[in-house]
Amino acid sequence: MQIEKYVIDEHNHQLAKKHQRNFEHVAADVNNLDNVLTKLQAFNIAIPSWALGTGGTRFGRFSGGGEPRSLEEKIEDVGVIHALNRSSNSISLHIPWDIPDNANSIKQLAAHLGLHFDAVNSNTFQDQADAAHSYKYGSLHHVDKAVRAQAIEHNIQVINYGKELGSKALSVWLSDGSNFPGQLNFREAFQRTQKSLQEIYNALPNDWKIWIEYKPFEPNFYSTTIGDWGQSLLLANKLGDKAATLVDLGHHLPNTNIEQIVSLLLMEGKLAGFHFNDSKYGDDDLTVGSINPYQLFLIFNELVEGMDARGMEHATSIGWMIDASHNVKDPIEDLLQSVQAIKIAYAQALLIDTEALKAAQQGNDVALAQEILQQAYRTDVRPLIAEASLQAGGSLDPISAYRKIDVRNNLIKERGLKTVATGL
Ligand code: PSV
Ligand code: MN
Ligand code: MN
Repeated sequence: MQIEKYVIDEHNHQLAKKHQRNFEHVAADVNNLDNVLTKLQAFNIAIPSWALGTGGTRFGRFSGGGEPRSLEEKIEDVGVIHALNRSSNSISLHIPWDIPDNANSIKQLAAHLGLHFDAVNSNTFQDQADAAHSYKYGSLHHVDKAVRAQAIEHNIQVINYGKELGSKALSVWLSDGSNFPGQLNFREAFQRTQKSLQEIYNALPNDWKIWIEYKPFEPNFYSTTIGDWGQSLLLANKLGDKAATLVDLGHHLPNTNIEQIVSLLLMEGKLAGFHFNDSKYGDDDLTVGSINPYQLFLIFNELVEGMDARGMEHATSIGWMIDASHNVKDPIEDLLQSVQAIKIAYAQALLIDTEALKAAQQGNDVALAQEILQQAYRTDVRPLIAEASLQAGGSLDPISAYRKIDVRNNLIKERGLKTVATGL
């Protein structure tokens, strides 16, 4: 299924008057309007291949209809998202959930839809049917060299798939850890992980990066070998310039000050990028901005401030990706909502009066500093995002267009009502 531009234009036409009124209202107070619109148009967030089907939990999975049955259909779904919002021009593959054996035709299909391939993700947290060794007790940190070798080999294979697709980064998340005190020697587990990562690092092409994701718990509940940003940063520093720390918003214990972590990783030149999602308890993988949009805004405040201080291009200097999936929403609608939430936080951060904030900080005017941030946060920036999307050929209101065009029912007709997406 592909959405024709004229269909989006027709829908935009119906919303045009209201949009114009709302846009003029916000735009009147924005000093750097052109800059904000240009930055919003340049900004894209990658879609993970595993988010296009209904996620499910270990207690059950309730399939939606018309889910993609193959990698090609997942790419088509990302094409739908990108056609509507003009902000999702890449897809991130998890291997072996998706195996791009036919790289050329996959690449062609993606290019036809205006898409390219973001980071490739390896998977050594599940046993594969034909694998000689089990990851029951870990992968890159495993006590057995043969298991480590198998996991290293898998990562190198993922790099090779990525090379064929034009990816430029390998994203590594390890479930390695322990469930009980005494199970593991922490220092040795860390050192083995470092050695294994070094071998993978050595196989990276010159223009590639390795992104090291951390997570405090789950599936292990006593220790995780790369459990927090300190452990990830330690590894990234030991490995070298191509290695950096990936921040998945759901991978923090409750109330962690994620924005402060982001600020310092940026300062060190070691912020690889993001897996965006939201959570109330743990790694909930909920829709971005659905629980704590203020935190998301504060993260973008640090990003914009920190990137500007270092002269970094917002859109391209780090990796932007969603990592969310769950049981109860249409995955495409969910992803449209996530991208929208990220763009809202970004646009609000672009509106912060940075000079006034700096002055308030220097003068210890705490109340004014808070006012300045909240002034930006409380601005309804949705018309700015709609305008940026319109100018880029997208929809003024992607979700309502998606419903109006009746995409899901068309997908059900094409793919069937009972479909199970490959992946999670
Ligand atoms: C682990 O919880 C994680 O966040 C990693 O990024 C995985 O690759 C992804 O989820 C898979 O769902
Ligand atoms: Mn993640
Ligand atoms: Mn996660």
